[in-house]
Amino acid sequence: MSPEGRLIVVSNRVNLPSGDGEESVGGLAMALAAALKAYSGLWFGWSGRTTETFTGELHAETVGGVTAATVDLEEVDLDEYYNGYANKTLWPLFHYRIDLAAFDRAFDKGYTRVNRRFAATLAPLIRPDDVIWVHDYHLIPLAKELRALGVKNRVGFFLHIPWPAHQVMINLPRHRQLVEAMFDYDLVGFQTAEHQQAFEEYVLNEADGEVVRPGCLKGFGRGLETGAFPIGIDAEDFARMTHSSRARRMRNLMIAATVFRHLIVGVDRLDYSKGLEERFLGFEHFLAQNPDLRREVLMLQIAPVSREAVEAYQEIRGRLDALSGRINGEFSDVDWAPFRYVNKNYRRDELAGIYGAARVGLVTPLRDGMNLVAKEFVAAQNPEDPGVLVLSRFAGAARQMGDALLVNPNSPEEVADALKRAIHMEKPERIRRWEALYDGVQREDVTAWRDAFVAALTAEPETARPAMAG
Ligand code: GDG
Repeated sequence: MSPEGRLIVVSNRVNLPSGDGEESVGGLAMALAAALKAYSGLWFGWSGRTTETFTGELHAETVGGVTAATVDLEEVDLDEYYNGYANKTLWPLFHYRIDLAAFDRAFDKGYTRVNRRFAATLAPLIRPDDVIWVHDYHLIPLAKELRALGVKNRVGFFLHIPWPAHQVMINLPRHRQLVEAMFDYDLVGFQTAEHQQAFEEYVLNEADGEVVRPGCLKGFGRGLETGAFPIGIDAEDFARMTHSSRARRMRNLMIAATVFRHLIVGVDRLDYSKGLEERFLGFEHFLAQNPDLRREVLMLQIAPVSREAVEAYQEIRGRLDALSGRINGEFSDVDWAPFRYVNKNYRRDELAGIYGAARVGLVTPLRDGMNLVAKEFVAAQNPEDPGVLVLSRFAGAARQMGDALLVNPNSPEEVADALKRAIHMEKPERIRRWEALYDGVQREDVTAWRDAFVAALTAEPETARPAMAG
């Protein structure tokens, strides 16, 4: 990047860090806030508010050297672009839930309209030396719209969620149009090599494509650089938070609440991709199969509600309420209940304290681009007596976190067996596994992710770009 150039980050939502531990829930916001800390850059996106008629008027705010510039959208944009194409079409499809994906041309039109509006509002702010980094499935066609307005800067795209297998992707009406728009970027990054390969496979099959060399693809008669850039957490900041007084208070509270019992903890946005129903069934199976361990555990699931305007999210909430009631109804005693299911949102420092008190981190999404909770759990452990991470093999994080107990989240037996193994695991093995995991979480943190992506995006186009492991 030239010394005059700025990094412009574009994402649907913009969440400047408040610095007081009360940041919003969601992996992308967490990661970008951490990544932007080192750049006096610009963060552009939707304000989270609606207006009667779109004006493109910018709201600007600067916190800690980062300027946020946001625009309001119309109610219909929210319905068709955000709740519609992004969260009812692309999110379920990319997470292999074709059964939940809604295909509606009005959504498609709303998605194009909002991307065009974002491009028209952003373009006048761009200076010649700026580098633009666009995030996630809400904004796939943004580069195409920027190019149409004459923007020549380097523009990169990072997909936070999985890229699905070719046979899944082709269920999307007009999928070629969406993928062709990705060729207006200079670099497209994925969480893992597996997602990158799935993208390549699509291009080879549907766009007369060719892998020119690793990370360099031809398709639709054009060229594109791709790479795998596994996202990480701000490990240093998380470790610092773990030692804060609030975290310590929460940790002590949890230890007191679980006297003589092992705490099993799950923390997820309430989303069907996170495998919560299957996890609850796995815990139920564990209780049924291990009467001797029943009184030795307490499972705590924190699941703040998200995307409440989408029916599939309302439905899963109802099913989880019923399931958690059934488990406690079946296994509780007058003085004891095995399960706590909480829809409340906690501060990050409080979460750090809760993770730190847990013997097991149960992270079992059915599909996940990466999963930051797995990394946060590891970062919050006491090195002398660490807990065990049980992790779905279908989370992108499983590629880097082979020292966790990897499970198939669809199998209640596998989840139950892993819980039993984690509860019985001796300290030397827990320490050995944790050390290997923590080393990776520290090394492949959010700064390494940002630096690798920005370096690849700003490298001379002809030079081979190094791909990170993933
Ligand atoms: C997307 C991709 C990818 C959760 N509950 C509370 C809370 N959280 C925080 C967690 C974590 C974040 O939200 C969730 O991150 P994930 O990575 O687990 O999941 P998504 O939101 O689906 O994120 C994912 C990520 O983008 C980054 O690329 O890893 O695969 O789906 O940081 O701690 N935070 C607070 N209170 C809560 O109750 N404060």
